[in-house]
Amino acid sequence: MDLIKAWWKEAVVYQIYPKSFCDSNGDGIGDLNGITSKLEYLADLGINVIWLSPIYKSPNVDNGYDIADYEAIMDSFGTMEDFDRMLEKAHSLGIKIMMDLVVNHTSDQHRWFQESKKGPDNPYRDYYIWKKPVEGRKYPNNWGASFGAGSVWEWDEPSQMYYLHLFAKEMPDLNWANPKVHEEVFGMMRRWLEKGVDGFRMDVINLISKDPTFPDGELLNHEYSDFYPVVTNHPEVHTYLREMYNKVLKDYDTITVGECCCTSPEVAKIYTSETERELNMIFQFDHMGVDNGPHGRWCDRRMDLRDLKAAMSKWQDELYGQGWNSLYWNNHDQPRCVSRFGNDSDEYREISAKMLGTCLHMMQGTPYVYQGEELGMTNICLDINEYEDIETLDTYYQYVTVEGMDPEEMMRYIHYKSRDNARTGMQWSAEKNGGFTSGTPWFTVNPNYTKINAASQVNDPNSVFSYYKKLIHLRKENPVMVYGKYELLLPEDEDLYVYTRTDDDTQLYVLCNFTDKERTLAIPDAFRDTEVLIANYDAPNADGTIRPYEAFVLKRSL
Ligand code: TEU
Ligand code: CA
Repeated sequence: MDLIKAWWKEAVVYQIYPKSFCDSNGDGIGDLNGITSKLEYLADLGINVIWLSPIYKSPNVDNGYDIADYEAIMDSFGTMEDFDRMLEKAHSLGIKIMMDLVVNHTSDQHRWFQESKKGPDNPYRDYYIWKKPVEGRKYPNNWGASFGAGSVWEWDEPSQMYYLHLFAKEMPDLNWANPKVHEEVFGMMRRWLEKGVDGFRMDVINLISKDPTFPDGELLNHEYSDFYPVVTNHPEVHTYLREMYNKVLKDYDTITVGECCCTSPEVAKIYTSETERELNMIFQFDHMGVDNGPHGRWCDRRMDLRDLKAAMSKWQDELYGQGWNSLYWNNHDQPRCVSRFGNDSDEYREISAKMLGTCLHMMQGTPYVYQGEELGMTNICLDINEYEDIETLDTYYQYVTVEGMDPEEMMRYIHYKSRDNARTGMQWSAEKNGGFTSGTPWFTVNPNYTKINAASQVNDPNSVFSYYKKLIHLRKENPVMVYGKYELLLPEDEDLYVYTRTDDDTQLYVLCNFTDKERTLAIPDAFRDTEVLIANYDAPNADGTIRPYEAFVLKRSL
């Protein structure tokens, strides 16, 4: 099958979480000038696009995902002039900038909400979702808010009504049933595109349309349900996204990715169809759920590799020629992949980080690298009072304080899964605070910066950084990595992830050992003595012995 070629299919995206990336002025908080100072580093790595987590004005209840002004820069991150300089320099280095578009909700400090709150007659009232109390019920429905404790409905005393917030109460949901909201959002997007930004990562975009009957969900505990299955992918989302495409995006050459939890490949095909354009790709979550447990993601169980292979392969197979995948192990909401799916011990950290990179980058889709992943950065272990993330703190409160879970049990889950694992300061060097800041960092820098840092890796040909650089480079020279068809081999093997990629003239054989065990598996005859595209040990053993966390890719012409 001949797939349609596109630059965003061939690109590699690097995600920056600005608060934790690089502090230029010693106030302990990462900022835009810090990013600008590291663009050469990113150009050297070879990435094509930066996904910039929110940099807009925000009271920081959720580190910028609560936006008070979509068209102003957060004070602690710098000024609009700083932004323009960053954008210009990025472009001059051939790097595009993809902005975070958070339009399911705003901050309660946003001017629209400040107006909306003034009462039912205010012209902005219907920018948000307000409901009168329902006779005989505590809340208008039973949805529990995403961050830990309580209902999604917040009481407003003056107007005797509730407003909806799927996330924190300081993050009221916008009302997409109101066409004025569309015009506001589209105008704002257009102004950013006119400034020269190159696309949008759309936060929880499949939640923006709510079923107007606000149906109850299935109860998780005696009071609240999980709203996700009820709210995600309401059919109107597609109408809204097509409208967004036709009124804004089609006039620009953009990259777009929608964050779409609880979405099947069936629905993803609609979002990412090449004929009726909505989005270029989505972030699906199936592989992020392979190590869930009875408390959802709050669990410290290691995944079963067969589940991971099944989750990844389902998407590889079903979107082939029908839509487009994004590929990620990490982002600002997930623990560090080397600690989660690899092995962060001194012995195996580097080799397993390279293995994970190989496994992901050889698949079909646009790969995303999250800051520090290219160095093999790891999880951290803190006391509960040292965490900053609202989700971690609220969930601890809910499970331990309200529901009585053993605190030690909850801390095990937090150490394994907290979003703060991804939010420690970027480890630039062996200097104080890993070179992230010369001041007092807003959040812990992982003390292992003395041995894991960029300065020691950029010029070391055997580093995780150099390996990622090679993976990114290989993509440019091997179209089969981008467009080839994927086929999973040995689906039931518990240790090895083996697959091929095939196009008209080339085939790749990808083998990854996800364990510290030695195994044997003969190299298929067709790949004997063929080119080794990349390998995390010297070269594959001729006798078929596979070493701990070994990964290699063989290439042959057809
Ligand atoms: O995340 C939405 C989302 O799916 C998360 O709440 C997720 O359930 C949780 O982090 C566990 O994985 C987006 C942003 O990526 C996140 O940082 C924001 O907090 C959230 O939306 C609200 O804007
Ligand atoms: Ca700063």
